Amino acid sequence: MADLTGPGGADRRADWWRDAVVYQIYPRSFADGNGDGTGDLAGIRRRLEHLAALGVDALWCTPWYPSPQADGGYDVADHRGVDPLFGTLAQAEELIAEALRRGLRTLVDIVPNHVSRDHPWFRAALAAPPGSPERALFHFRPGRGPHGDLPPNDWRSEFGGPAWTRVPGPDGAPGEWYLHLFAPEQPDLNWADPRVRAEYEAVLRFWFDRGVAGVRIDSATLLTKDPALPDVGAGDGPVPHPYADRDDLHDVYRSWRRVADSYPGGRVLVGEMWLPDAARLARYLRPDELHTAFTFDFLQSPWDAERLRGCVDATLASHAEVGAPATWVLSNHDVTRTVTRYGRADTSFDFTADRHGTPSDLELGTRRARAACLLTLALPGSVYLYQGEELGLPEAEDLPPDRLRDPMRIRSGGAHAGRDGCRVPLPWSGTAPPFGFGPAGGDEPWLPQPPAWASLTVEAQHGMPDSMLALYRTAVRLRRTALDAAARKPGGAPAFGWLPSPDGVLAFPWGDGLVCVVNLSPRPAPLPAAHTLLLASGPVHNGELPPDSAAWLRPGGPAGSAD
Ligand code: TEU
Repeated sequence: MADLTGPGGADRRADWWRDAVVYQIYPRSFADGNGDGTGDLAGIRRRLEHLAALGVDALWCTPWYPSPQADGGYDVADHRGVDPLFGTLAQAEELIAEALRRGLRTLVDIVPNHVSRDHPWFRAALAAPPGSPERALFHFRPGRGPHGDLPPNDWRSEFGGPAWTRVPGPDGAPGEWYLHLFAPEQPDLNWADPRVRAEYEAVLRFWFDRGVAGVRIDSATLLTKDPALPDVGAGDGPVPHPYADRDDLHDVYRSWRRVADSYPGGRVLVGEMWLPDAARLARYLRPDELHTAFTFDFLQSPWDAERLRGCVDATLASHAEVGAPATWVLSNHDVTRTVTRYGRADTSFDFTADRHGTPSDLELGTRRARAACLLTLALPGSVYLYQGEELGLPEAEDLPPDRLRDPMRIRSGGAHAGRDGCRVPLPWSGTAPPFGFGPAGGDEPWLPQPPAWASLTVEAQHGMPDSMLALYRTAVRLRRTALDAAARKPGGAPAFGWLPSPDGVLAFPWGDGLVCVVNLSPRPAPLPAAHTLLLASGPVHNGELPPDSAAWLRPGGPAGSAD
């Protein structure tokens, strides 16, 4: 087992996760080691230097398991392996160990709500008759209507269409239906069955045994279902909801926490939980449940001081009740890239409102994304960065339709643009696609990269002090230094609280006595006097912070002195 606590290993603190910066890797699009146009583990390993130079504490890889790839690997056929597309299990073990030698912990993605249609359990269920123990691992039901040709209830798939698909019975005639809250290739597991619980605890152990420092739990609020499978009806559905955020789910995570706590070095459970109610979310973060959960309200909030202030307040208050740190995130592989979102007239994110193709002022969006970087990295708690965010990549909105893969798009019949635009392979070097994504002479990347990304490659931004990459590298390092210095002080970091500021301006103390100021107003904001400017997202003149900018200051010395 990899040693997470010994000499030469990563940071020794068992509570490292409380203020970690975690970098999200979407393996298919990070770096291609073998030249087949798809990113892989060899590519990640080769590019670990990028993460070390960024100064992050850990990396999280989205699913690398064997999978038919109907949903970018979130259709898992075997949770204990690696898809040949990405490499081998031995390579995963080597990657985890190599990352650790560089001080980086690794998190893997666990997908408990559903498996692939190719999972041996589901294949066995299809081959077995209705009422069999094999089918009891899933949700099989007869259809409604005289011929059973209507779905068992009104649940809708997250990707559009009914959440049910009918399969042939043993005689070949149409038989039972099975539940899939996502694509038909992703049948939902029945979490009321003890075999499912035992299997996932074994999967957790499998990866913890390989030195993994934590797991990101996919679709973490959806696992348990009302056994009666009642209709959801109109609106938000009945309370309690038949499948979202049900009370019996807490017991599942309590048993996962016992597994995590049985390992040394602080193994962490991170929930992907889209819950609008901060108090409901915090219930999952009680001391014997998950360690952290993403604050998606932050990622969905428009670029608006009062909305962001409200989000921070609600998050910190609800988390304080259970003693859990907040988890801030601006983007991931499911949502519009920040630079594009912040450049639009409506800067919020909403799955149900597809804003793909609406005009975006990318210069404005980039300015705001830079400011948001300093805001996010100064807030108390941990931060997740999504690959390419540190390069300021925009959403790729003009991908050729025949190259798109996302089931969200395909199943909506094109009504929803889908999520491919934030999953385009990273640009590393050179002046034209494939921008060093794979070895010279390799296959074209699985999605084409916009030629305009020539100025956004890692190589082009390296050593450019005004680049997005330079801002992220400096900010992540300064943050680490500031938090470590705060931890050494007798009282620790100052309590969070807003400092007096003009309308549209957010200001708060953080770290070892630093101050973060973010100007979301349309006017320049005067920086507090008698401060030294440590870092700013844009030019500061005469002690004034321009609109859509942020700054980190240290008390003492005149503001703007590092101008
Ligand atoms: O996403 C789960 C999820 O609930 C949302 O992204 C969802 O699509 C949204 O709320 C729509 O209403 C996770 C993964 O991050 C995503 O990539 C997968 O497609 C999905 O689970 C299925 O595994």
